[in-house]
Amino acid sequence: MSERGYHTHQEILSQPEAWESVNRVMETLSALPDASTYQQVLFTGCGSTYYLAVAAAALYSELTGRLARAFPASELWLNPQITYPHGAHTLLVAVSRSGETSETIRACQQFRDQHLGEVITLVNYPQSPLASMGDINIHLPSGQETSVCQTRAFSTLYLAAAWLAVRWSGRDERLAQFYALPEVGRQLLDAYAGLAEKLGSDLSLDRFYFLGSGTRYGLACELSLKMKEMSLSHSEPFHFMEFRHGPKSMVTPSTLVIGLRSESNRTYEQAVLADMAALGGRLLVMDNQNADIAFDANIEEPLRNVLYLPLGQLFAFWRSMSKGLDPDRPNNLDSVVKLA
Ligand code: F1P
Repeated sequence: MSERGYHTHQEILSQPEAWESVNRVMETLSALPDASTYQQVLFTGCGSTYYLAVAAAALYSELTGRLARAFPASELWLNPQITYPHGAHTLLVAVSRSGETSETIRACQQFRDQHLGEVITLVNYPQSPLASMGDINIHLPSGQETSVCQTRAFSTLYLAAAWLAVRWSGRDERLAQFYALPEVGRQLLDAYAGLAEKLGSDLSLDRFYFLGSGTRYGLACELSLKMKEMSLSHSEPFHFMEFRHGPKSMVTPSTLVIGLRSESNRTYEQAVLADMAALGGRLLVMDNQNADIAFDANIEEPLRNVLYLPLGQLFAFWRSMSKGLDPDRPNNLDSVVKLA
């Protein structure tokens, strides 16, 4: 039996290499459906991969200028009157680490049975049922992982979704920037792993709020879920400006507010963080410059979002370890939810 947390730690640290593999898979991808010919584009998943869908839909809209929505797969399956109003002709992107999640499989099966459009799947396990259900199936084995909480799997699937968004934007010249991500990821992990461990070891903190807006909100949701799953801590995500509208009442000196701060709205987002510090909250700011965790990446803002993930994951990992838990085997969780 491996030592406590071994797999999660290795999976977090190996993400830059996994991203290199994703780039090699995605660069070979041939023709895609023309997303502009559909009445709507939907992204879907469950749990972590639902939050990935939220982030991917926002990125698709920002890069293409066209609407996309994200739903949990259970909503596609059980509330199609909302997700496919009047049988809207839909391009569906279904994301799953395992390719075994019942809700995602049932949603895709129902979608195909009703001939609502085409399906693209993004899956880490090529032999899984979902991995062959799409009109296009994108397999990302470098994201496979032993531990239950998604880390490397999530970032490989997200990077692949970002490739798709750029391809659908028609701006293929921007794809080259993805090749810079692995090295920047390595540098970040080298530079800030100690900070993540130090913060994770500070058990005087008892609640966590992850703030992210625009294409970063889905990632704030995912990092908040990691903190819950790995360390059994109270954690919630919010859009930056929303945090003032009530939730800030929860801020205490034992609160850490983690800002996935953007360059484009830095002034407004920093003002929210400053307000929370004035209330006694503690801050951890991630951004490209002038931050506790600074990427210093020469990559356009919407294309470098994956960089917010590794240190946020590592922080949750070290808090779990500091609490004597095993992040490889989180409380109450299985790696896949299969319904009877
Ligand atoms: C989805 C998922 C995970 C969650 C847990 C149970 O799995 O809900 O997001 O963290 O591991 O399964 P998948 O469809 O992405 O394999």
